[in-house]
Amino acid sequence: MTGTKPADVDVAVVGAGFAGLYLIHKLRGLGFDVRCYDQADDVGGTWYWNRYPGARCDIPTTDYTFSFDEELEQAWTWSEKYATQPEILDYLRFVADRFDLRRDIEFGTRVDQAVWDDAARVWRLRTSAGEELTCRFYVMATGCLSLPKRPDIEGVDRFAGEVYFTGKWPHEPVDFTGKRVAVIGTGSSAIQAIPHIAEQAESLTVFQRTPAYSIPARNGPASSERLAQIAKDRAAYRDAARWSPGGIPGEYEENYALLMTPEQQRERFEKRYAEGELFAILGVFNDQSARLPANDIVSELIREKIRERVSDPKVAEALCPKDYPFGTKRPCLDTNYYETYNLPHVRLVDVRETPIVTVTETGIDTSAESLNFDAIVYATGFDAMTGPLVSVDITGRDDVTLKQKWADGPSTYLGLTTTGFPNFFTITGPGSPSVLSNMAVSIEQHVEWVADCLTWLRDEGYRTIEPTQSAEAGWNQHVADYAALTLTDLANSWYVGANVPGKPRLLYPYVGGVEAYRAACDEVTGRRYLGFALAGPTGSECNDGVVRRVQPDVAIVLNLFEALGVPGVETLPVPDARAFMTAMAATRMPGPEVGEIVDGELPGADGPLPYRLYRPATPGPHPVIAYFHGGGWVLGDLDSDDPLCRDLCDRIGAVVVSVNYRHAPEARFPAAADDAFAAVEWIAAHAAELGGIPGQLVVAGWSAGGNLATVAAQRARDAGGPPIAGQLLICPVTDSDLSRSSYEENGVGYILTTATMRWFWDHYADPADRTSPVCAPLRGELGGLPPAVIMTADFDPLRDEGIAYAEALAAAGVPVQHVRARGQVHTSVTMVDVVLSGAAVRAELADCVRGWLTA
Ligand code: NA7
Repeated sequence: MTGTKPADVDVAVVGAGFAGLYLIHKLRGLGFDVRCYDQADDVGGTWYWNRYPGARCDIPTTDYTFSFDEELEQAWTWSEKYATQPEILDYLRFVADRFDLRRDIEFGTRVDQAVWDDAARVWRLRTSAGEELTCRFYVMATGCLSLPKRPDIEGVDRFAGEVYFTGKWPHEPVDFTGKRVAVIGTGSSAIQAIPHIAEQAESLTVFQRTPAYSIPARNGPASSERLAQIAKDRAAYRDAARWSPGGIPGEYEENYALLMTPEQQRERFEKRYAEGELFAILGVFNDQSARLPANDIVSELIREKIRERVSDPKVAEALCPKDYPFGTKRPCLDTNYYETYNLPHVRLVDVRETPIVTVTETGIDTSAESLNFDAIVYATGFDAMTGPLVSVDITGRDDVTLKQKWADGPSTYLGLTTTGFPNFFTITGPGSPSVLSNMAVSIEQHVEWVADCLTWLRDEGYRTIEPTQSAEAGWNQHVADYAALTLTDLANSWYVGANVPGKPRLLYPYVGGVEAYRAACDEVTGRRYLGFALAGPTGSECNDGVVRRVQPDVAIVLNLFEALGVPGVETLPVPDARAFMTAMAATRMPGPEVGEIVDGELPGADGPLPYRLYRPATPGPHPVIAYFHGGGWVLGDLDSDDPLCRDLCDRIGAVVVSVNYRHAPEARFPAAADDAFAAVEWIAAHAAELGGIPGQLVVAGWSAGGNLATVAAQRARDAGGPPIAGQLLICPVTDSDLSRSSYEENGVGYILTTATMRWFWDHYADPADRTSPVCAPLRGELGGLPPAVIMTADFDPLRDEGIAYAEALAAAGVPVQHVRARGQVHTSVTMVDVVLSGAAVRAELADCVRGWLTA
């Protein structure tokens, strides 16, 4: 780029911490000239500022380290499992010296303003030193926790004694000997500082608003096991970190608390607790981050440990977090934190009981007392993730500032870029794993992604890169979809911006993990920068699109199916396919409890048929749903759709009668359809005996069962009864035409395949019968049918015939609600406790059905 550049430098970087240092080194090596700015007087970023007593890393330092250079790794040895702030700062200084990075850094200098000049296609920067400079690319490497939050406490400026902020600790030694010290806050910083301050202070009073979940760090020498792994094959170890959920290689096995006995739960917990590592305790059970009952188990076990560590039961209780799930606020690792409260000169003030009224000239007044101090330490946290970005005046195209654009919350593509701000990158920005991961790994990935991108642009002759609106909206949606699977909204944490008054509430980091995130980034680059508009003097290019459209939990299931090599059922003989389905059903979670489940028999068209009745726990009588399971008329039984039937019973408050009709190939068309109609007639006639409300009968089914349900409704209309209040059709088969685009788009890779559908049809009906409305209800007369709710899934071969049926019913004057399940597959809503995102869809379906029944 040098020689052709229209700007003073190719790249300007803000921040000389881990990210800025590696950016300088990496980009320099690729022939870009770089200028870096930092307000601090030296390198270090977060480790320059956070020099409070006890400050240390809480990711094992063997992993919280640069991995891009093997020689660098060999040249540095960490002294402990969790290195202290001075040691980490020394390391970053060592890195800066080793690669001669300081010559490109302006210390003590802040970038006050950055404005995109669209005509010149450069960023124009103004610094606190009065310097003006242009750059082609502008990178904010400012860290996620670098803007301390001003404490929202009355009177903070009045105190005449010593005042300290953990996030801006003085460089000179601070001595608390003989002093009465107050610490406000009990987050990670306070938890690290408190035991050290208590060692010196004459008295220490800790003001706690929300207790943290903390476990012993068990600091000491670095894990010998980990060191041995690194020594054995460093490259493999680092690669495993890059492709792990959190950025540290480790044990990520399947362990569902809700499937374990209490003894197994405790054993597993103790093992993980003993490791003294964040990812270990965050991953005791697979279901703890998504399911409250599983989380409750871990939370209670941690509270038990806290109670063991604190002598005074009242103080212990106050230190036990009880109103938010474990992991929804940043958990802490400590050394003697809880034990510090056993010291006679240390006191805890619970500001929820006795709020701070004001800071005074001499101390702090609470609602209960006036306390005098010599020093106040604010450990009150940061305006995280977005604060450091929007606090700089960054103006993109059309005079829009980043602060304005993000007024309702950050909007990014991959947490790296944002529309309206060409050639602008954020390292570990909102919408990337960042603070939920090992930062060192995430920083390296972002730096390398940016470096690759700049190199590619140079090679392709492009001058600008900017994400498209749709790519960015798609990414934001994906980030939000992932967040919705977690319990993070149940805590007022900085993860969701709740610690800063007025900050938009959403989960700022990407919770999908380092591995999934890296795969998405790689896919974007592999598809010629999917979702980016690229332009240069000789042309432009835009491969618009959304990189992740499948719901995150569905994607996990699909990956699992692929990893397990689950065979297509059409490759198996029918008995084996059935046995396989039964085996799969046996391993899943059961679905919600209902009032009662009774098995029985009802008369079908040609002999008795088994049914299973689900009764709500609420007093009856209830409306009745005649339900038909899926399985392509070949597979499925009363067990196959059991969790879904429980869920419908529970949500709708209806008796669900699931009927096991005759199956093909033993009983081909129209046996199943005849059985379904016979069952509907019988259920209608016996509604009262079944505990139902006569006349409030809904037909329902999933997949082939949806086909049978609507065929039964068509027959009932033609036969003059029984009356049907509505049809709940979940991904129904409505036609025998397998040439619709959804068969093309979704025919492979989304569980139900085109090949399987063909196999089902071949078993069920002769080609000559397939145009009959009893086979293909879309081809029938649709006027006069009961209201319908039709759910279609985006990634289902049957999607388009479901949509066509909804449209045809509407055209025939039938009231129809079409529920489009975004990012879902054919099986999603039946996987009740597996695909959690299906719950919102089932809730929508249930609302609609309840609407008919109460109308
Ligand atoms: P945190 O984790 O945000 O902790 C800040 C603490 O300060 C937290 O306990 C807050 O209580 C408390 N706080 C904030 N404002 C007040 C007022 N007005 N009154 C009483 N208490 C208050 O910041 P840290 O620096 O400890 O840690 C930041 C991250 O750095 C950490 O997560 C690691 O990733 C490294 P609240 O919970 O808001 O009730």
